[in-house]
Amino acid sequence: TSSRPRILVATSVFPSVLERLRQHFEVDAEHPHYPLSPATFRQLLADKDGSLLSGSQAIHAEVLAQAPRLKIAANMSVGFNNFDLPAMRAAGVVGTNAPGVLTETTADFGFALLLATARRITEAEHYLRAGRWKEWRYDTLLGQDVHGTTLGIIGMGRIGQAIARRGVLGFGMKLIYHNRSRLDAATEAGLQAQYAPTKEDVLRHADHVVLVLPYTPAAHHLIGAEQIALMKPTATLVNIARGGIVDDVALAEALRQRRIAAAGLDVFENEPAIAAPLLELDNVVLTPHVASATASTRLAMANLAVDNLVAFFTEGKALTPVT
Ligand code: 8YV
Repeated sequence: TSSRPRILVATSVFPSVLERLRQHFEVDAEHPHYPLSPATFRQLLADKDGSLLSGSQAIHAEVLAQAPRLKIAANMSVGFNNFDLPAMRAAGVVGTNAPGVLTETTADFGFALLLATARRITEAEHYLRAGRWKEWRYDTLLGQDVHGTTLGIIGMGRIGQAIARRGVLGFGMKLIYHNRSRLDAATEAGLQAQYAPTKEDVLRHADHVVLVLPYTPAAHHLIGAEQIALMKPTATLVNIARGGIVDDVALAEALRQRRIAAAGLDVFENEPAIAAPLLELDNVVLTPHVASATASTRLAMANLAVDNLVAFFTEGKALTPVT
């Protein structure tokens, strides 16, 4: 029995990260059955002082009631919709996220997904692999232009702004955005950004819409059949934010009817399950929540989460708390 804090590592993580944790804490890690089921997670959390999380483990009142020693939950993600903030505050448990370190990497992927969606890159590869090139016609696999078109961004935080820079500075796009708060005048001028007071304005005017807002109950099904109906028939929609912001079933139906040209999705409502109608379509690019997945960025995210745990237990104050 040691007096060092006990930490549950709730997901698989890099050896160097475990090594850092073991310098400071008693570490419960390397479970053979990652990802842990919610029941196993709760059971393992029962005698822990802190936890390192991927960002998909729910921390709510029932979980907290079974974890009386818990003082901190550190997400290795910028999103923290797995936290029930009022319940955590009531239990005196600190939650932390991992902002900043994934911004450019995630923006790279968001833009890659936009390009793949508009230019039908995965569909083109499937066509080639299926031996269909011999059917080629002059109008085979025609996509939508990206350069010089209007980029619409809903959610203009760090990642949204990084995507905006790529579009405006690299691809000569015009920019229209909606956000809870407007950018400061200098940033807006630098991106020649047009602020849209409503998300509907973005949906109506943009050629390519990218969703980069945090998931909150208010953002649930923010984009459904009614909203998609406002978009141009040639438009594309990219979601790298969170599943649940888009009504995936309504989107699949709109894509099937070609009400919009195409969509690119890295996040899903019930991931890792995918709404079945999406899998039937060729005008959607589907990726398994990998927008931040580069070796250096995931390491930086994990290390920031460890920094939070260390700062909390040694100095009494987390670095990037969200509670
Ligand atoms: C992570 C994410 O890949 O940071 C976030 O909010 O969604 C992703 O960067 C995921 O949470 C795994 O940690």
